[in-house]
Amino acid sequence: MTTFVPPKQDFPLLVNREPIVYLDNAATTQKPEVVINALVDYYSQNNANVHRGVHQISDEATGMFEDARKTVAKFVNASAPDQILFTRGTTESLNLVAYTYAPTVLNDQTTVLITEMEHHSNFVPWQLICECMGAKLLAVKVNSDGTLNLDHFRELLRSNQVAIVAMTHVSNVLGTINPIREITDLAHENGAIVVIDGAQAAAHVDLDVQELDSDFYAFSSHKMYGPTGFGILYGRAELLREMGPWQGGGEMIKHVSLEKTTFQEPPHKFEAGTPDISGAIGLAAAIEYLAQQQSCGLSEFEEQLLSFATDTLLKIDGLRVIGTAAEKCGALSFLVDGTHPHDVGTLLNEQQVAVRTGHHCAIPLMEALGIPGTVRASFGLYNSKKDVDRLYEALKTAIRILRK
Ligand code: C6P
Repeated sequence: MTTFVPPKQDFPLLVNREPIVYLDNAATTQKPEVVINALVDYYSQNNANVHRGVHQISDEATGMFEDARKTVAKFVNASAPDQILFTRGTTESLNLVAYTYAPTVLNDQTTVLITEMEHHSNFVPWQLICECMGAKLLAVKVNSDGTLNLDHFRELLRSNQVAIVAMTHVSNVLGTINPIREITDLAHENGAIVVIDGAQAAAHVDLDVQELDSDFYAFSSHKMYGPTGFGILYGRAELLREMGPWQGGGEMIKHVSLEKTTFQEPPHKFEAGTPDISGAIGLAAAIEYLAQQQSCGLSEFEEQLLSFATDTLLKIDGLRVIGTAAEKCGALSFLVDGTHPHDVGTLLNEQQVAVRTGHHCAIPLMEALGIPGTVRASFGLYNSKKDVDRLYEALKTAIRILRK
């Protein structure tokens, strides 16, 4: 049994808004005081543009910004910081790959493989680029327990010329942790590169892009206790070197003339314009905070909490958990007989329990499972068994009202 104690007191919003129980962490997490302070300190002490000025404050800001890149590189075990690209979030990271790398390998003979459990962010960009390049887009089926159908994956790999496999590490609806290394090995054996959407993994799973043999790995700062509007794309060094730029503008160029512009090396080739400097600094503070919690037994605690929450909710008559894979983290989706997810969510809110309801930006998954949506409770490092008990009691009250 882990001795981890959820540090709710580190999160001003949770203290200020008591007695709200916040169970919408897959949408966004709350921010610890150390992250809020890092932003305030940066703007109070070090704010200047980066990579441009000869003056001292710009030098300091540049140092902090590039140190943040090193912190992220260490967090995902990248072999060098220049494999870490700063973006606005997972969505932008995935679009960057779709619009810069994908056109070099997509044509009317090639295929992009996604899965039925993708968030729209890892679905729509591939649909758009496939339409544009005349390439095929196919989706791997999801089994009824919320695992991926690996036989279907193998069959699609065998019978198509797959150039790109784009897949989520952890489902934002089902909580399923996909076997990314096994999938990546199969994809590589078939000559495809792999793009991983790590939006729901970064706060819960130990990330090691070398161990996963990742080509591209995307995630968002705001889902791992960092600021909103900031994200990461890890890329394999050779791929980043070969790829053309993403957007054009200041800072990403070596030289500009009317005839031709030449570009910086990665990562700067992909970072046009003034970046979100405070976002990088805030994320670095969040990573350090998260690492500290992980060293106190967070992962084991989160696993136990999810399993406790599942067992507790299953005591409710007519409640069905959506997504029962053995390997899960973060999210617990469910439906209750005779109730609509939206009504359940509304009545939970009236009892100060915050969850998300609906399709969770995964309409193709809802259609594949034949459900209108789910109620989703998703957990963060500050949630405790007490929060699960509050959810359980509030849920019983909601169901009593709705079944009257
Ligand atoms: N999912 C949820 O409530 P951005 O918005 O770019 O930070 O992340 C997009 C995204 C991509 N992939 C997955 C698996 C995700 O879960 C998300 C965001 C939130 O489930 C908001 S829709």
